[in-house]
Amino acid sequence: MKEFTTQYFIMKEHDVIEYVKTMLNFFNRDADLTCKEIGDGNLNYVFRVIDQRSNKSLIIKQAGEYARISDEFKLSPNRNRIESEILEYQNKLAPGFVPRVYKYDSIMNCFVTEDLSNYQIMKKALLNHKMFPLFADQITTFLVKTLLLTSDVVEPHKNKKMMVQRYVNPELCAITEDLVYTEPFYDCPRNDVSEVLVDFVREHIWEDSRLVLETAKLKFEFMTKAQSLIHGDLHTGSIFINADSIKIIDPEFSFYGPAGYDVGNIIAHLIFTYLNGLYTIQDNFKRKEFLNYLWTTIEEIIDLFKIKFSNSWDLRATEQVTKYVGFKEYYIDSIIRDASAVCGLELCRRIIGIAHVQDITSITNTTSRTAAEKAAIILGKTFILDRGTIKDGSDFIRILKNTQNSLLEK
Ligand code: SR1
Ligand code: MG
Repeated sequence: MKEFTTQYFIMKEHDVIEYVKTMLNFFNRDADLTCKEIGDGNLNYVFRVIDQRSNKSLIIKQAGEYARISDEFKLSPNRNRIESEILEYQNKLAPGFVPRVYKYDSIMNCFVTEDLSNYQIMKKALLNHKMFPLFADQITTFLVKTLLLTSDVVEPHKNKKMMVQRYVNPELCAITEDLVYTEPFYDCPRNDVSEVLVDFVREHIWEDSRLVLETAKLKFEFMTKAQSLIHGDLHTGSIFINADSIKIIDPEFSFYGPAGYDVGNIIAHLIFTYLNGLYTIQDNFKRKEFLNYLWTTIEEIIDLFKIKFSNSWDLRATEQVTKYVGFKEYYIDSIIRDASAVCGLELCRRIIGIAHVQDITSITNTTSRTAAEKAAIILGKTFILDRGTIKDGSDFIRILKNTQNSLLEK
């Protein structure tokens, strides 16, 4: 019999069944429990436990001392204290948009949530070319509620500073500082660039002093701009979706940072899906339909975000100076500019750095994959360098279309 109340250890599937039986009061006494480790992320272990009799199920997420992707990342396993607290907090800010948390265990460094078995991971669904017409509306509601309501625009400043302190997240921020803002932009040994791409990356990224200067400015903004309580890793793999609703998971990178980070991240991953569709869907009609859906979604995310943020600001702003003419527009413009930059950084880092995306790695034809990788890099660079000119959804689409046309002409 394992002891769960004194000594942390990384659980195997059979330990999790024992844990559920001894530490939780969730299943019936006669439950017939099965457990499967279903995590496919870079950091943690995720177990689904199902009672075969009642079909009730739950999820247990446990943090290890090292990231799954590489032992180079030693992390304190209590990081999922932040994650479980953030989920509970986000559920207050944006009710129904995150899974319910049943328990956090500070000894075993795990937490228990509702199972989302009637949802799919959005990245996987998109890679099967499923379309979700409500997504832009849903994600922008979540973004506005979490980003505006936690900012100094709404939150009394003393409370907000306490929140900044409470959710300081140095280890996970260090990963982002290294993997997103630093390593992809020089010839870092930890990068993982395919051989056919190295010369291209050297020419377009590492040797472009104008670009790397901008990444330095952006890195310092990320480290110092405590604007909103951000999710910090909001890609389509962190979203569960079905025809009616979304659930946002995995906020372990959460901290007070630039609000545009979450907006830009989600756009970047829709662009990765776009590149996957562009280079893999053979049927002309289906490809056009899918790419149009993604264009519309990207454009709507930016434009709906701006409208909802602005409307919510009018209703919820408490800080005196937010009422000055022009300040709201200045503030929203700066979020979109930051979103453009983060979109660009993410597009570059998922090609050059250690952590890749399935949208690109699953392209089996090597010529197509290289073409998609080059497109991501050129797009990424443009979104970073041109961020000052990007104001609304149509600007994102303009850059996407121009880059696509110029690359396809070659
Ligand atoms: C060491 S973790 C690598 C990446 O996986 C996470 O999902 C974050 O995106 C991080 O940058
Ligand atoms: Mg994650």
